[in-house]
Amino acid sequence: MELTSTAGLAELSTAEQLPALRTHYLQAVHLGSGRAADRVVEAALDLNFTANQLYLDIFQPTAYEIGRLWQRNEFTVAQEHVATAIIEREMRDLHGYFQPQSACGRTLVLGCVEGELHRVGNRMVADFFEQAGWTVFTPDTAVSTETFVAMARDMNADLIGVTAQLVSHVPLVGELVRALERQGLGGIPVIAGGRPFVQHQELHPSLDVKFCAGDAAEAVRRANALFPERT
Ligand code: B12
Repeated sequence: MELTSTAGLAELSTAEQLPALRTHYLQAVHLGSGRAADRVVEAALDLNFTANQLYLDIFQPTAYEIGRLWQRNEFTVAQEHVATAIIEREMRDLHGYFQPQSACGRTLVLGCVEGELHRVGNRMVADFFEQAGWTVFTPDTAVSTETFVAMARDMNADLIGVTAQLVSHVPLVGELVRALERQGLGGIPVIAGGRPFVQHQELHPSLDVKFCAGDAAEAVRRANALFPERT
């Protein structure tokens, strides 16, 4: 499979570039070729797409497409595992692009609920908050309610972020909110992400979760709006 050259992409209109990049990226990860996927990332950067756009306009829709194709048996479990590993490795490679300009003096404690293995979106949220100047503490994985509470207390969290992608994991978000209240930390707002929250907008208020967001950029915008500027 031939990958469109950067020169070829440059000849497309801006509106055509993104779908072309996405198509080539999906093909690359479907083949399990990290090198081909890297060439798409390099081409996008050459075309002045930002790392933020790579995350939200290429990696995230590609992951969703993989989920759709996986359900239709057009992506095997093994192909999905390799594709996700490529996305995660490229996110580590792009981490330098998420350097903050300046610190905003706020701290986010972030993680996935216990048993939750979907961590790619959680990591994206971490990178976007860091770029916006937040101090982010995250184990990059699932944590027990007890550990979440300890992290919130020990790291002086201004905000707590939690991912639950499976419907069966949603009650754990409510459990976290109640555990924080029991420990006198109920004043710290909790925000959540994951498919169930996006699909059922009535869910987060019922759990005393401040807001949910469908992507990392929206999460940062809404979090910044919760806090008045510190001077
Ligand atoms: C990759 C993947 C996996 C990988 C995850 C590996 C990893 N390292 O993360 C593995 C193989 C482990 C996996 C396992 C399973 N998976 Co899976 N998986 C996916 C897939 C294809 C992509 C997920 C992804 O990477 N998305 C990309 C990221 C960037 O998007 P995101 O997670 O939505 O994150 C964004 C927003 O949600 C938001 N956000 C996320 N977190 C937070 C937190 C806060 C605080 C805020 C504000 C916002 C926010 O911002 C993020 C960035 O912009 C999805 C398909 C899909 N449509 O999501 C299925 C999917 C999520 N999986 C699904 C299922 C069913 C499973 C399994 C049960 C399968 C099985 N039978 O074993 C297991 C459960 C594992 C577990 N215990 O958690 C279903 C879930 C259905 C549901 N909601 O109930 C999906 C939707 C697939 C499908 N179409 O059916 N999976």
